Amino acid sequence: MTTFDGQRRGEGLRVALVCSRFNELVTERLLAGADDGLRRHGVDGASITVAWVPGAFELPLVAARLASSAEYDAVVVLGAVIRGATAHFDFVAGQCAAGVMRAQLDSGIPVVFGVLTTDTVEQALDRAGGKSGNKGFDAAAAAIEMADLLRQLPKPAAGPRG
Ligand code: INI
Repeated sequence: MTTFDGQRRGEGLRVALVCSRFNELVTERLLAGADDGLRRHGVDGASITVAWVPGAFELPLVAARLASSAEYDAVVVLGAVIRGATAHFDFVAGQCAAGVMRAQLDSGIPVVFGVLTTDTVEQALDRAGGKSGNKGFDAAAAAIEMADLLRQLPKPAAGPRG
């Protein structure tokens, strides 16, 4: 029996964090949590790149560019989409999630979803270093585990053009 099981070993990994400025009070805390999560799992600070975007809707484009550059082993997107009283929430959150999934499937490297989707700012702050932990830290840990798993898995077969 062969078992593949990614470990939280960050040594040697290059990771890009893409962070949304919208709701920056929350996202700067997610970013701090993600940075902490990477370093605590062995990622060298010099191997961490941060890119800022205006809002969660812009996260997939930048994540896709970085993921397809061959310069990173994983990308983590960080954002906070807060429902408030507008249907805008559903479009922004849904398209962000779909775009992030597309970025990782198209690139073949992990693009981890560290975007909070909450009803209130208070709920978001709870998950950004408050009483419910820090989703940025959790996303960083998931990125490391996935990057390590992909190091173990067989490489994709060459396409028809070799
Ligand atoms: N962007 C967010 O990251 N969070 C939100 O809660 C949000 N809301 O509620 O509108 C939001 N909107 C901006 C959006 O992400 C784009 O930046 C904007 O539509 C320009 O494309």
